[in-house]
Amino acid sequence: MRTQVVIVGGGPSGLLLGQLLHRKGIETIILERKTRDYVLGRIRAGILETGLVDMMREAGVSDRMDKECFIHHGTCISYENEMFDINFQELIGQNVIVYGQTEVTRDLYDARDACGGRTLFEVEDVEIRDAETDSPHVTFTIDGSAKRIDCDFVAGCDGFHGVSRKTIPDTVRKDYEKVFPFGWLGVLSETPPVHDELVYANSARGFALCSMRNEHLSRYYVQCDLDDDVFEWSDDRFWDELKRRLPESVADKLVTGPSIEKSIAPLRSFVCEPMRWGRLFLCGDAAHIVPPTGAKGLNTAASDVHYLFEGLVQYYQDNDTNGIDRYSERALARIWKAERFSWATTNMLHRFPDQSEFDLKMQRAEIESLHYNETAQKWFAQNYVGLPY
Ligand code: RFL
Ligand code: PHB
Repeated sequence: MRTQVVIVGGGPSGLLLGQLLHRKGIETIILERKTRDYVLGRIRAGILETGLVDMMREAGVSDRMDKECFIHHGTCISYENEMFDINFQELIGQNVIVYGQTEVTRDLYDARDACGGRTLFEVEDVEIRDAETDSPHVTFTIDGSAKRIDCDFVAGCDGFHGVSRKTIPDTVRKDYEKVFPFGWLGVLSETPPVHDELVYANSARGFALCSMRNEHLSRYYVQCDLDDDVFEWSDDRFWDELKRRLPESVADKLVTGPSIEKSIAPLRSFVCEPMRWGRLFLCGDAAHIVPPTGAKGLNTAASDVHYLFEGLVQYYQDNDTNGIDRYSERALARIWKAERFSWATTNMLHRFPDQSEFDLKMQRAEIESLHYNETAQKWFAQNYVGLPY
C-alpha cells in the first residue's frame, strides 16, 4: 500500500488532521488500535476553544456542533462558600463552547466515512520505520497478516501510550514531566446540570468540578487519591463528597441520579521535545499532556493539527518546507503556555498532601487576587478561551 500521509491513531487529532488534508486533496490512511465503538465510548473533554471550533468548520464537520453546542460566556470559581464568575465575554469579548469530545469524534468519523477515507481498525504492532529518510514506511498487523504502507510523512496522533513518540531516539528526545499526587474521579449522569456555567471548586476536602454535556447530561469530578479504586466509590459516596466541596447555594440545587459512567484519571503535565523527527510529526497527547483543570488537552491537540496541516499544505501545494521545518518550534511555543496555565490552575484549586499552612495561605491569596483583580481575570480569560494560533 502507498499513501501520502499515514496517520497513526484515530482519536480526535488524527481524525481532524485526516479530514482537513482530505479537503485539500491530500490522501491519508488512519491506523487505529481499537474499534470505533471503543474510541467513541471514551468520555473525555467537554470544552472547545474558538480555534478548534473554527477548524471543525474548516473541515466541514460543524453542522451538528453549531446546532447542539452551548456557548459559555464565562466560568465560576468557588472557595468554601464564596463564588465568583469570570465573564470572558465582558473581559475580552470571547467565549468557549460545550460540546463533548465524543461528539467531535463521532462527527469526524461520519465525515471520513462520507468521503471514503481509509481507516483501519484493530491494527497491532505498528512500527514507524525510516522516519529520518525521505521514504518512511509503517508496518503493522491486521487480522493476523503483516502489512506495510509506504508514505511521504507519518503523523503520530496515537496519544500518550502510543508508539510514535517512542520512535524518536532517546538521544534526540527530551521528556519533561510532572506527576501530580492525586487523580480525578469523573461521573457522567443523566441529570440537569447544577449551574448554567462550569463551577471549579477549591475546598478543604479537595477540588471539585461541575461540568455538563447538555441540559439533561451532567459531568462532575472530585479530586481523589491516586490509589483509589473506582469500585470504592458508590454513587451515594460520590454525590455526598461532591456536595461537601461545593458552596451551599450550589450544593442545595444539585440533582443526583445514577451514574452512567465513572472513571479515575491521574493528573500529569508532560511535554516531549522536539515534536518532529525527520518525516515523523507528533500531534496531541502523543507529544504532551496537561492536567485537565484548564480544559486544554483536546484544544492543544487541535493547535498542533493546525500547524501541521498548514505545513503539509505548503509542502504539497508550493513545494515549500518552511511550515514543516518550523512545526515543532511553533507548536511547542503555544503548548508551553497551555502547560503553564493548566499547571497554575491545578496548583490554585487542589489540595496537595504536603501543603503547609503557609502554602494554604498563598493559595487562598491567589484565589482572592483572581476574585478581585480584573487584570488577573483577563489573564485567566485569555488563557481559558485559548491563545491565538
Ligand atoms: P487520544 O484521544 O488519546 O487518541 C489517540 C488514539 O490513538 C490510538 N492508539 C493507537 N493506534 C494505533 N497504534 C497504536 N500503537 C496506538 N496507540 C494508541 C488510541 O486508541 C486512540 O484512539 O489522543 P488525541 O487524538 O491526541 O486527543 C487528545 C485528547 O483526547 C485529550 O487531550 C483530551 O481528552 C484531554 N481532556 C480535555 N481536553 C480538553 O481540551 N478539554 C477538556 O475539558 C478535557 N477534559 C480530558 C478531559 C481528558 C481526560 N482524561 C480522561 C484523560 C477530562 C478527562 C477526564
Ligand atoms: C469536562 O466537561 O469533562 C471538563 C470540563 C472542564 C475541564 C475538564 C473537564 O477543565
